[in-house]
Amino acid sequence: SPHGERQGHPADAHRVLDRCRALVRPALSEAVGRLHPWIGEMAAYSFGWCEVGGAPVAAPGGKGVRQALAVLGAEVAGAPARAGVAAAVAVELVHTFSLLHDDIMDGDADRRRRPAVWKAYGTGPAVLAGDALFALAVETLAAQPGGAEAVRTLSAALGDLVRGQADDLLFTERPWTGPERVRPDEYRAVAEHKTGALLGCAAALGAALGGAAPETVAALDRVGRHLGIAFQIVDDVLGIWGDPRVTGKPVHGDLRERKKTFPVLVALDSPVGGRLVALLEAGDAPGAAAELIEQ
Ligand code: GRG
Repeated sequence: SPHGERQGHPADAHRVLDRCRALVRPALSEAVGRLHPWIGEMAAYSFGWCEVGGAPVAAPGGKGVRQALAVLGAEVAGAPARAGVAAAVAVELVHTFSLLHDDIMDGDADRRRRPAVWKAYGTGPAVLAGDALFALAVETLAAQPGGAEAVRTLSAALGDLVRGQADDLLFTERPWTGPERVRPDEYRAVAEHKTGALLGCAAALGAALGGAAPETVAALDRVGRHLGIAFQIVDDVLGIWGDPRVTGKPVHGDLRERKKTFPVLVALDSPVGGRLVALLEAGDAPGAAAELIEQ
């Protein structure tokens, strides 16, 4: 790349993320600075920028994958990186909004290795902060040349996020076996909607604001959607076999919670499916993990 980043090298992925976060940070700070101070504090807490109760926050914020995709989208279009900054700000705000609400819906107490916003500030304030970030994202994009089309693209991605989240919630009520069971292709659709839509939207918006041709914008959207599916499958695999010291996930947490993860759904359609269901129902998470390895 023009920035000396080698393609496909893991160390350079970090360099790309660092470069993009540094480029986007002033615009994101400026946008957050326009919020009600209390709401802005919750946003800053979520981004890992602020001190909490006078103590520095040890944990970092998010990786900034979506903002990087927006900046890279602009560069793919042949525009300077700064052309993608408004898209990067908008998608990072929407991503944070979805995390705030998702943590409340799931009752997840931790996010980014510290208490989730609803745990630190309360549920009502966290809902309100999420709403404010959503509105700020729309306002940011609408102020751009071509903003109406950009807002339409963002809204379509948000529709997919809600669709994915709704189907995911309904998965928990579905049986393990029989015609009502969750099939792997339904899992992939949920992952595409819940995670891929915003990743695709990030790259597509960056490219569109950078003046890319419609085919390029559509291709980048597809890349992001595939990335979302891959991200969710890797997340599931790490949830079963990853090192908890690295992942921060509890050992066999997904199996104990009987989550409909990709490895489990694929194994259910195999000869070990019946035994796996019995182990999951009995709460034998290590046994279920061993059965999956067999498979
Ligand atoms: C957005 C309209 C609207 C409604 C919200 C709550 C909800 C509907 C959807 C939830 C979608 C969700 C939280 C999907 C999971 C996305 C995901 C993979 C999060 C983790 O992303 P990372 O690893 O996080 O990029 P960091 O912390 O690095 O930013």
